[in-house]
Amino acid sequence: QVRRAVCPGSFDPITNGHLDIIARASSLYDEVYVAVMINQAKKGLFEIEERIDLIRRVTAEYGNVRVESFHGLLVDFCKQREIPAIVKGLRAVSDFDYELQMAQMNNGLSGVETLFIPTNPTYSFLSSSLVKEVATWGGDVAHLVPPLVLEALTERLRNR
Ligand code: COD
Repeated sequence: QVRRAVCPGSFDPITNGHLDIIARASSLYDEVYVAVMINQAKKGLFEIEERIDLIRRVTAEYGNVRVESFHGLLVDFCKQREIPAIVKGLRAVSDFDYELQMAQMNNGLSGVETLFIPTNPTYSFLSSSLVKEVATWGGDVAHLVPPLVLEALTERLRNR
């Protein structure tokens, strides 16, 4: 029996915080799916294909990580691929309310379990939206995202 898990998110763009959770999940499971969930109401800075490309490149060193996008419910992504577990990072109590709601909703919908990994404290304040905001105004985010992502971010913001 292959043990599978999914790390879902928007990944607009992937940060060192995401990457830390994906790496830790990859050491716990045989196969880890990274699911870029498509939210049409939220126009991102990066297109879905760009996010996938960045995630693939920065996770290439982990042989058991697969990256896909999905339009729909996370539980359906899980059902279609026989994934019994969702792995999420928990940054602070502020994440907890919403994450608990989603975990309980997803479990009620399909029986899928959610496992939380405590965020590396180095990244507990880190989110894609703060990275974008700081970078937009010229702040240094080099320690918060992989070098490839920093390059893409700088390029994208310069052309705005
Ligand atoms: N450290 C550790 N982990 C982190 C960090 C960090 N600094 N930052 C983010 N993470 C982890 C968290 O676990 C977070 O949940 C995940 O990475 C993704 O983060 P984001 O910001 O890219 O993504 P979100 O929060 O926008 O993702 C929300 C989902 C897309 C997972 C959610 O909306 C969803 O499942 N949508 C699909 C539709 C659906 O099924 N809806 C019903 C839900 S009950």
